[in-house]
Amino acid sequence: MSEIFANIPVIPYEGPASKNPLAFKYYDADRVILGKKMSEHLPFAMAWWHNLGAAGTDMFGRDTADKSFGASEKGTMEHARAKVDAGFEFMKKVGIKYFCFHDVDLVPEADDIKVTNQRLDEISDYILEKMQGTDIKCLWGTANMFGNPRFMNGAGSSNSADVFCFAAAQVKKALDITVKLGGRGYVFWGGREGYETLLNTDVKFEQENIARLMHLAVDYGRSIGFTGDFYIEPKPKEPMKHQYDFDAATAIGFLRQYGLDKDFKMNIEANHATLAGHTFQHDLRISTINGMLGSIDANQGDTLLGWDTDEFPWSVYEATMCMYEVLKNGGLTGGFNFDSKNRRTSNTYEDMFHAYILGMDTFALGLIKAAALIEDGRLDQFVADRYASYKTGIGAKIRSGETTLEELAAYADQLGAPDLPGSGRQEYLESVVNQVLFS
Ligand code: XUL
Ligand code: CO
Repeated sequence: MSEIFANIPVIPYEGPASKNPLAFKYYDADRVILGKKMSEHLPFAMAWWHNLGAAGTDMFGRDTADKSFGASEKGTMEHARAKVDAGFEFMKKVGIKYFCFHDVDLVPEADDIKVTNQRLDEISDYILEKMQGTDIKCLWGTANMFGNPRFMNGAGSSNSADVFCFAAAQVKKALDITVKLGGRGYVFWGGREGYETLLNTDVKFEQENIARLMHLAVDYGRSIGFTGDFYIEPKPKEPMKHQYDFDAATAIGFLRQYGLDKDFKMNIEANHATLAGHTFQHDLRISTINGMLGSIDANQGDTLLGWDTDEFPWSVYEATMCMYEVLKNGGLTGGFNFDSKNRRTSNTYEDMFHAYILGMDTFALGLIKAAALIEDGRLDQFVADRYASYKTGIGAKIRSGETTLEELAAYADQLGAPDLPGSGRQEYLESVVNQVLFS
């Protein structure tokens, strides 16, 4: 079979001094950081939908990129197979070991779900064939339960029981394909699980039904041998005005309320966290402290725009603070999925490679710098010292639960007025981060 990206070589690591646009400057797969290879710290994944599907169409204009990959007509099984060929050539050339997919990224959706499912069987056989002799696997799969008009009122949250059944059918098949392709996880991103107005919405009823669909998915997944994690991917808005999985804290509360917290973890997407008014690091921290960080959708938003721009991550600050959380978490059971797309004006095959080189180098730098911050130790030491008043005396009694409100009130009485609690030293700590980043 002829090469699709014929003028693009396997991307080498050339180091920070290189000016070769088709080389990594920081991502050196075999370099060991804190006792583990970079490639193990950073299980990167290609998002099928953006990399092989998104061709630049926006609200105001048509495709600018050619993603037919040599197929004579888009939206055909010939095109689906061409995408597989392109995807595998791409992953091998950038050195990525995982991919993520929605069911309808893999094949064109037919009117009859039975036909779509036959197509999924056929394409997953072809993907399996392509996987042979490589170490490329699925990171996670998911069902697109938001594109088809039948999901206009949601999937699990739909007012229509028939639509709920269609959602169930898609989840079942997407789980089958995920397991077949060796997937480490299965994602529920809210899609249209949310609402536009409370005037027509029974929120409690809808949330109970979403939980029901998730329980059914867990039961089925376990019955076919899926041992990985299920993930919720929080997002506060878009497409719905109110998305139920607003952020990590909301999603974790939901999972606990409905008894799903043993099977589910979070898939945190940077641009979704910032849409929720948080930093990326905030939603990661909320997940890690609850033992719920599973996987990451690596991208970034634009502070000037209020929507999900899905840009390739290039902020080394964000990537560093992300990797700081990931290292403290002892890594991920999932990976780093580039849920990112080229800008509409970056419309050549070469741009696809530049984008992944940028994303992978940004996270490699983030890893190097996060490890340096941890080894430097000043941040950790400062935080430990900041809470030192709880190590002994009354503070230790509060922590161990060996006190009463009366005892604390009596203690406060003899203090008169307490000292101020000590400077937070934010500017000093920010300068420590800069020093570690730029030295
Ligand atoms: C949408 C989004 C999705 C999920 C998978 O904002 O991030 O692509 O990652 O459904
Ligand atoms: Co995502």
